[in-house]
Amino acid sequence: GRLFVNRVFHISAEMMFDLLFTDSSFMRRFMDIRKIIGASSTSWQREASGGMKRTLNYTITINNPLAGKFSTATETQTLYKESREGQYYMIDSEVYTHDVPYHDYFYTQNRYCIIRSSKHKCRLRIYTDVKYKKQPWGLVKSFITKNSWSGLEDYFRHLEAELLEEEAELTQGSGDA
Ligand code: YK8
Repeated sequence: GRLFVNRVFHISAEMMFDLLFTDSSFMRRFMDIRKIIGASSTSWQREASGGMKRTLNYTITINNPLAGKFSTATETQTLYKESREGQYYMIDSEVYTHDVPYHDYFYTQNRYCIIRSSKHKCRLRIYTDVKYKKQPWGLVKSFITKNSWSGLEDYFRHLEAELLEEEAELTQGSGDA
């Protein structure tokens, strides 16, 4: 896997969770800019295991010439029961892109860790892994992995940049920046 984001933000852990994992205006705006359309989400639901789950459906716009312009996607997010509100959140998200070439071979697993570092600060880490449901031919596998990394890197760089903008807006005039 790869670590795409690893940074301390001047945003509380709780606020970071709300920004990324609820129907926040931040996420709605980010999806707008990324041309992720028609997003719908279930609410967070308690699992028998003690964790929480929600499922999102949306259509992504792709700028890779080897794929079509759009793909529907399903994202299942699991908030681990070890998470502690305001302190520590661990979320695993599995993303299936249904309409890209070789879509029946792979999915993407993103792990988000939000760790409180002080009252108004948290560390955000995002790890990503491309997972295989069935083993493709070696060349195909490296082709899928390479194309996935480049799309994921672009997405998470952009997400990090937008979070830094949000941080700047939130800390402006708060006096404790
Ligand atoms: C989520 C992983 C792969 C996919 C894409 C596939 C190209 C396949 C090309 C052939 C386009 C928002 C990605 C990046 C689309 C975007 C997905 C996002 C960023 C020739 C092999 C969507 C996180 C996420 C997970 C997986 C990403 C796809 O929140 O390269």
